[in-house]
Amino acid sequence: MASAPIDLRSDTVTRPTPGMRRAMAEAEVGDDVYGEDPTVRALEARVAERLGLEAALFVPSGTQGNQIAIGVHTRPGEEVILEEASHPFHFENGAMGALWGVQPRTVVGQRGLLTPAQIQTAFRGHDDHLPRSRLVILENTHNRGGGTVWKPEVFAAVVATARAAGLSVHLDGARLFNAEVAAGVPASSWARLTDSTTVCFSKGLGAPVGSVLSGSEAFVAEARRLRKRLGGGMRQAGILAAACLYALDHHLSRLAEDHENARVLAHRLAQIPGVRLELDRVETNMVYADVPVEAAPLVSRLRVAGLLVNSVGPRTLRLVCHLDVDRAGCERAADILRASLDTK
Ligand code: TLP
Repeated sequence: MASAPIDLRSDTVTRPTPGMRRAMAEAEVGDDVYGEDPTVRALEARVAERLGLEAALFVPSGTQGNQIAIGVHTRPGEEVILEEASHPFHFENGAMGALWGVQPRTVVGQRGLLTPAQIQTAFRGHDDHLPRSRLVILENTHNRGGGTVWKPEVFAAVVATARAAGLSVHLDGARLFNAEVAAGVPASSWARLTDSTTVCFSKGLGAPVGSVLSGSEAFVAEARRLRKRLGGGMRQAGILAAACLYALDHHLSRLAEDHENARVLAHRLAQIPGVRLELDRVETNMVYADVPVEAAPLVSRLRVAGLLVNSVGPRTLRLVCHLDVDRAGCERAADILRASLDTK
């Protein structure tokens, strides 16, 4: 029998472990639209506390968490300042325009990270001709930036600049716990400075579904209304929240392994003739590598050879390490890529 392919397309492909499935099966549940699911409530309380924010709301996905936040913070015609490769701009299907009638003002960051001066420059000021700047969105870790981690002091300076201009700040923290583990500081170091933060459990933490959007009590009350509007009110969602609680207890600290595996993988890839990557860019669980051939047909050849990866540019691949692929799997992935390039 052929062995299962090594799937490094994303950390979203992780499947619930037997222990997580047991926790899900045993979860105490109720109707969460009535606010009666004790497991969802426990998760929301725990995440809010961890992030240093007042309250939280369980939502089906990171995309919905980000979009609800935009919906709460803005009014139609207003402008959102965010990095041009950020998920809410690049990967959310035009949602902020489609759902809330706001327009993005993009800024090009350094590996996805912005400076206070860039926020200041993007801010429109007060002129009746211009859209009103309302919200800044930051991303930590920054996915397309390479899984980059914000230095807490730079993040604080950017937030301070936004606040001085009267702007709200939302953090897309889909992988904020990767940042926590990589930087060795609590997730609250970033999140408590924001007006709202989304964290995801269905990425490296290994839950099948689920994100949590946190903010003030007033923010979360409004977010709950918009979640319902978007069809995100779930009923016995404690089954899912139990997986997220399990992930906090059992999968968070092991993210360090994924980061180490990504470094090992990157070192191996860097030794393949024609493959180019900057090793110091591998800060968490992602490896972006330039290849000497067209990426799309290479991805197809790799699939046949037993390695799944995504192409993210004409000659760029993204490989993401996670709990379903161990060190040996990552090493084998590099060997498969080397062999596929040899036979091009
Ligand atoms: N990212 C996915 C794809 O959508 C690109 C991936 O494979 O990396 N914020 C960030 C920073 C993300 O990376 C993602 C997912 C999301 C939000 C959206 O989360 P979901 O998929 O739960 O809507």
